[in-house]
Amino acid sequence: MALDISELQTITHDVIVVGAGGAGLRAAIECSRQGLDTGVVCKSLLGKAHTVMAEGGAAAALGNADSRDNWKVHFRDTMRGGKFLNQWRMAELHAKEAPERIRELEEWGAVFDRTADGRINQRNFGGHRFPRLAHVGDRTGLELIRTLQDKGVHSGISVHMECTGLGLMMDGGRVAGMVGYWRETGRFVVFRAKAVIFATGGFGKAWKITSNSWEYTGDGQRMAYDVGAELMDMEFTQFHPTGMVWPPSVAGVLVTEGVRGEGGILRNKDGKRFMFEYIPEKFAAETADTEEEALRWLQGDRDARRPPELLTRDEVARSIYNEVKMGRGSPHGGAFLDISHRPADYVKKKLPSMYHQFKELAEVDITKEPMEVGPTFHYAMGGLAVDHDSQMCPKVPGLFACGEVAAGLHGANRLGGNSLSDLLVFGRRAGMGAKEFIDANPGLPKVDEARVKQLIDQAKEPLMRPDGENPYVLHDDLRESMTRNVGIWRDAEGMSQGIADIAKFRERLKNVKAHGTSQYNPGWSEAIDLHSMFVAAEATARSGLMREESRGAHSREDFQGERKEWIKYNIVCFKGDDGEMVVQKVERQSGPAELEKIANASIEDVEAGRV
Ligand code: MEZ
Repeated sequence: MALDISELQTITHDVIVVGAGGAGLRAAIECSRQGLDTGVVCKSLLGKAHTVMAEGGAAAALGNADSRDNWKVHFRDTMRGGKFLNQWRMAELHAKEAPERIRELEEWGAVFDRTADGRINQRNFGGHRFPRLAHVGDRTGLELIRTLQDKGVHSGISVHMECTGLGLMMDGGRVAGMVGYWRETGRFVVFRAKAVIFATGGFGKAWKITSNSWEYTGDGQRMAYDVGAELMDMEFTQFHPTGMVWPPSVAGVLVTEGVRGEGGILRNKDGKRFMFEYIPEKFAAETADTEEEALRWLQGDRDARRPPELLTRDEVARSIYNEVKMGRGSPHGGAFLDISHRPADYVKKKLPSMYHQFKELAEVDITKEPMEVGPTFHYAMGGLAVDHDSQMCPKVPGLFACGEVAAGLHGANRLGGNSLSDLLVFGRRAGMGAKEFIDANPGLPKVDEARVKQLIDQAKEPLMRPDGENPYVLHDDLRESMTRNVGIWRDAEGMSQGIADIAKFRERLKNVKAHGTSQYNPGWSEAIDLHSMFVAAEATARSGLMREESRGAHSREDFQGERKEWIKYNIVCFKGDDGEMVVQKVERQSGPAELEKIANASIEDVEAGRV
């Protein structure tokens, strides 16, 4: 029977925010504050978001734990951590605005841990010069979500839960809304809006071992790409060094960097503290090379050099990987992370979730025994290219992106804790950007009926087929291929194989069957999500293949080390006229002189305010 569009449920808002993690909630609060009728669409239940996996804290130069900290030092750390591929303006805005966003969160009810004199406490994290992470034990992301959710529901936003986006509608070159389906009933819905904000997160589910949960399939990246948006920096995928490795059912679950921030030590199977062996030349001046010095630092001597466990995540993940490869790994293919030298009460107070997580899931008491940990796909530095101030996707007027789905702030590697401050700073900015856009374009765009039909027909295909392949098998094959071919270390042969695999998977997707009806049908949802995972995975492999160097989180066996010529480029992917993915190098603009000076200055000059 032909689809009658007039019979479809239609929901209209000034703006819809897709995704209800920290970025989506902060954007929605801002939209509502600006007087916009705001709808939040979330794939899962409100409050269930990858934001909670940023456990150890939110980075902001409050200067509470060390008064030498300021936005310039934070900016410099972020640029260096990102290996100078970050967008200058985004790194500047982030470092300048993060402290205000944290204080605002506190005003809204977030209960941060305190210093002895009652200020927001801050802890150490990899790549941050000073203790900078405002935290709530090891549940910071959860507290952030709780606070924003509370603020959001009292700001009059409408929440549409358990709804997955299928695709965007356009009207004369501007975005007109999104078509989706309710996961519970399988019914379709058209969201009409004057602006759309994507805060849909990352795509870790295309890899086997990941801290991401089932929602993170790259939906925003794919929907925006389909209507002409550019994906940028997709080769940079962050493997957090410490995920659980045992038991297999919980492999990949995050073990917060806060453990190392509180003094956790990494050892190999021979009990050797191996990170001292892996200090890269450029970090040598800042990193302790003896246990004694690392200990002095832990005891509060801020002029001692930092323990090498707090090198940036790319460095630590590669080091663990190498120990395993050399046969020095833990029994289940990782390393040992030990915090048992700290007093048990302290560990339970600062790391309560880790204590319970290991007790309940692995029967390990972390106050007495080491944890077994290994790298886990945690975060995508790449995503939608956006305007740096407003967060609008330049190629798709009216579409905004913030949080993990957006690219630019983190460059080649994100510093831990910068994600939470990112989503607060740029969630707010996306809300302001949407308001500005709507003020300039106040009419409600038209519904493109042909597009709605096309999206719904495509979504129904796996249900309508008489028979076909199981979507879960296809997903497993994708994860297998990405893990093998586009993992921590990559080379041309592997990435080419990954691209070839995806082409075959796309053919197989044409024959996938979801059994049963559209109601409560996870197999059907899986079949739909595969489209998005393929786009994200292909963009990662293609961008990785083009970037012939190793930089940050992109490590190539066949092109080791950074290459000077590559610092000049970001890589973007977009959909060509023939429907195939186009990959291009885009020359970077040099940063404003003042910012370049800060990023390149010595730490002494930045701390002393000489730049
Ligand atoms: O920003 C993050 O990813 C984070 C804070 C994670 C963690 O280890 O706690």
